[in-house]
This record gives sequence, C-alpha cells and structure tokens, in this order.
Amino acid sequence: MKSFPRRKFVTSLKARVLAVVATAAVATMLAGAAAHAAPLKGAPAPFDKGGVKVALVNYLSTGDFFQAYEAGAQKQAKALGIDLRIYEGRQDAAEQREQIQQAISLGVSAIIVNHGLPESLKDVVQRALDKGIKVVAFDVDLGNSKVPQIEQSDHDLAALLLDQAVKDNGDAFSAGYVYVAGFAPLDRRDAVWRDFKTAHPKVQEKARWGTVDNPIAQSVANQAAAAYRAHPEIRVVFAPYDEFARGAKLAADEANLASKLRIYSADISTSDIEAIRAPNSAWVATAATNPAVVGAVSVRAAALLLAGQEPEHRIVVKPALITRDDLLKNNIRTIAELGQKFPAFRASDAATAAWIPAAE
Ligand code: SR1
Repeated sequence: MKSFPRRKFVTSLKARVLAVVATAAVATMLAGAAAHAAPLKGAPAPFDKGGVKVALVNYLSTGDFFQAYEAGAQKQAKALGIDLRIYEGRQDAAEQREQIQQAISLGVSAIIVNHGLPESLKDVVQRALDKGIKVVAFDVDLGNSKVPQIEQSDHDLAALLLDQAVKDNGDAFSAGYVYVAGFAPLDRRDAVWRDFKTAHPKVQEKARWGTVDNPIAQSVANQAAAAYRAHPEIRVVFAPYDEFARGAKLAADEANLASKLRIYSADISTSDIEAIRAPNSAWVATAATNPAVVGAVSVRAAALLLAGQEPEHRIVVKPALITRDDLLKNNIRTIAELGQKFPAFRASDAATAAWIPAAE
C-alpha cells in the first residue's frame, strides 16, 4: 500500500474539516435567511400560518443578472413571509439535480428552477411534483403542463435590438454574433437573429463566437479579439447577454476599435450602465428587464401555485430598449435611477394578487 507523507495527510484532513465547516456555514447562512417565515395577515393558506419553505435552485449564479435576480427573489420572499432556501448554481447539471433532490428532502413546498438543462431536470422535477411540491421554471423549458414558465419575452428583446441596429447602421452591414447554444433564452434570441438575417440578406454574419466559461466576459473578450483581427470589416456585434457584451466591448477597447463598432446586448445592471456611458463606448444599446423584478415574479408565481391560484402557464416580463443616448440624455447612472425615470422598469404586474405584498 502506498504510504502518504504525514504532512500531506494532515493538510488533506484540514482541507476536509474546512470543507465541512464551510458547508455548515453555508447551511447556517441559508437557515439565517429562514427567519422571515412569518404568517401573512389576510393571505390565503398556507401563507396565513407562515412557515412556508421554498427553494430557489439556480444553474447560474455569477454575474450581475443572476445576483440581482436572487436579490429580487429574496426581497419578494421576505414580503410574503417565505423562508427562501437558495442553492447556488455552478453550471453543473448533476449538482443542480442533486440540489433539487436536497430541496425535496428538506420538505420545501415549492421549487423555483432558474435556468438549467431540461434533459437533466425533467425526471427529478417530476419526482418533486409527484410529492405534491409545486414547481415554477425561469428560462428553462421543462415541457411540463404543471410547471409555469417564466421568461422575459426573448423574442421581443432580440427584435427591439435588431430594429435599433438597423436604425443605427442601415440594413447592410458585416456582423459578429456572440452565442452559446443550449440556454433557452439564448436559443430564443437566436431564432430571431436567424429570421432577421433571412429578412435582411445584406446583413452578413462574418464571425460567431461565445462561451460561458468563467469569468465569462474575459473569456468572450479573448475570442472577440481573435474575431476582430480575422474580420476587420465587422461593424455590428450582436451580443444578447450582458456578459457577452462586456467581453465584446473589452476586446474592442483593447484593439482601439470602439469608434468603428456598435455593440447591441441584452440585460442591464449599474456596472453595465457605467460601461455603456463610458466615453466613446461601442456598447450602444441593450434590451432588458429589471432582473430583480423577474426574481420577484418567480417567487410570486410559486406563491400563487401554493395558494391554489393558478398563474398563467407562460408568464412574461416585458423588456424595454435602453440606448446609450437615453442614458446620457436622462443622466441615468444606476439601476435605481433607471427605475425612477422609467416606472415600467420598476415593477411588473405579472403573477400578482391583492394579497401579495409588493416588494419592488
Ligand atoms: C446564459 S443565459 C443568460 C441570459 O439569461 C437571462 O435570461 C439573462 O437575460 C441572460 O441574458
């Protein structure tokens, strides 16, 4: 038998102890979020008694969009007296399955599935439904009539951007496209891009790239730099995810191309606003919802199901087009300021009921 040097053994033991302590700390942290499972006056059962436990199981957690989504979900859960257990997403399909199983074992009443790969989720979600647990899904099509689907109207989102691209650049230009297949929102946006190219034959897709390897923006920037070098004729970049747009912009800045390119993206955050407003920024427009509002809508949809008040099967939060000019003219520097100037960005009337307190 191979003998391990003692120091190595002690180190690995220490690492394991640390891992156990870290896991316990995370569990404590999650339990800490449970403090709000209070009764809600005037609400239907089970909210009138409190103690409602809901799990939010993420596939992706990094980046501004997903952090704001989680914060919005937490805020709405608190307003409803829900004990929200959040499972961090690490882009690991097996881990997300395991987390759903853990949530079932924990005895949650509802599960919100945020992104993921349908094929690895369908059976474990069915297991939850069979136990009477309610399930809602954001941006992952589970193809189950019992699971309401929440989305941002990715069709409208992409159409708004591409209309703006034509307004700014005409309908004959060389384009770069940032895309990764397999994510429901990106696939829906891609369908619009394909139709757009058919309808605008003088728009030429010269290069396509994309990755969701962390850190996403930097990985995309590395690819974008190569694409810009190989295709100096690219004038428009369609990058419909803010992490993609940041990467596209980073590479454009580094190659001194900012004045030659226009980047069109999805999503918005305070740091995106800063990047769009930056002097000579090539990032000229984005189409977005408020991700915190989408998180709140996801929790409300789960709450409606739990109260026996079926939400619609397809729940849509409408996006708005935000251009660099809008931000500069209206002196908007933060998401909060965007909400002040455009109230539609502050709240959504999707999945609401008189007994659900506003959290937006
Ligand atoms: C990798 S999928 C990224 C998208 O998910 C959400 O729908 C956001 O809008 C983001 O663009």
